[in-house]
Amino acid sequence: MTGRKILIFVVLVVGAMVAVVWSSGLGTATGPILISILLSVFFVLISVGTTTEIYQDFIEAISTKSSLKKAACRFYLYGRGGSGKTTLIKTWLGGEVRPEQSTKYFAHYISEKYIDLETKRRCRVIISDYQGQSPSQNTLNASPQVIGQPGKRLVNVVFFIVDIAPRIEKNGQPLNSEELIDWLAVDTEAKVRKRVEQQLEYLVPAILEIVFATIYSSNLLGVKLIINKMDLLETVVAMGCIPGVSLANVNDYARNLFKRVEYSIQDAYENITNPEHQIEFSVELVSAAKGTGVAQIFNEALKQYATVYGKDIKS
Ligand SMILES: Nc1nc2c(ncn2[C@@H]2O[C@H](COP(=O)(O)OP(=O)(O)O)[C@@H](O)[C@H]2O)c(=O)[nH]1
Ligand SMILES: [Mg+2]
Repeated sequence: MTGRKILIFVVLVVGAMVAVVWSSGLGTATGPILISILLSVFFVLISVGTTTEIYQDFIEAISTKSSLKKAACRFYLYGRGGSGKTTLIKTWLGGEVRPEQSTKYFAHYISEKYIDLETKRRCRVIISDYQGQSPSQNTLNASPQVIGQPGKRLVNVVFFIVDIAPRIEKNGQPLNSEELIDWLAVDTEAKVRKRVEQQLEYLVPAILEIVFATIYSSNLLGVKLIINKMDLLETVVAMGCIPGVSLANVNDYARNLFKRVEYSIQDAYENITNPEHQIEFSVELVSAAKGTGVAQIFNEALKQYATVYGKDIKS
């Protein structure tokens, strides 16, 4: 919005100056007429600009392009549709940060976050997201402005997001959490296992090899496997829906479900990384919808980024 107002102001001032200079060189009779015509044209342009999205889109396109060139901690998210990528991003950034669409399916968010509240140091962040189900939307067709050009990739952190319950729809609408719990409370173990199988299919070694071949560079600092929707799992476990699993061991249960993926991810980046390049790996349990654990995973990655690229960060 500010950019748009500045553009309108600059166009108006420059236009008026050009009109005055030009008309003063053309003699006294034509001068005032030309000024009136030119000012009328500018007023029309301004009215169009203020009542339509034309200038705004233009300004946003320019500012997004230049923002993407600046140093930032770049997060790359990979996960099956419905696993909670968008919810995770929105929970951390807050609802007011809107996504920018780079391609039909590939989007990114730009924001600025505190690295630590004590020093109030801030860091720019860019987070990628994609809307489809297809891994190629996030690899072959990922925007080079977001993830960096081939050979000069800029991704610092990769989040692989999995979940323990699918998105279920009734009459075209997703079930709310209560309805989802009612659905999950019956035959829970089989439903969880089915969802885990779907996640394992999406994160097979062959695909992981492509993911890392796409985004890997020496800029990569951290990789996290994020197990989402722990609120749902904890609720059904508290209801006694999974024999042998209680709130005391639900975290181990969740981690064990995804052990295979955990090892496949580690194998995939170890195969591409040279031995001196240390990448921090962790498995995290979160609830993107409730916000549990969300700030922690992003902040941890930001701190790591700040340690390496501290000189690029504002105070
Ligand atoms: N209960 C619960 N629902 C979640 C959680 N995260 C996401 N969802 C829901 O799962 C569905 C898919 O989430 P979304 O963020 O759109 O997934 P995406 O396709 O990976 O971007 C939505 O209906 C979310 O409200 C969570 O932590 N707990
Ligand atoms: Mg999404």
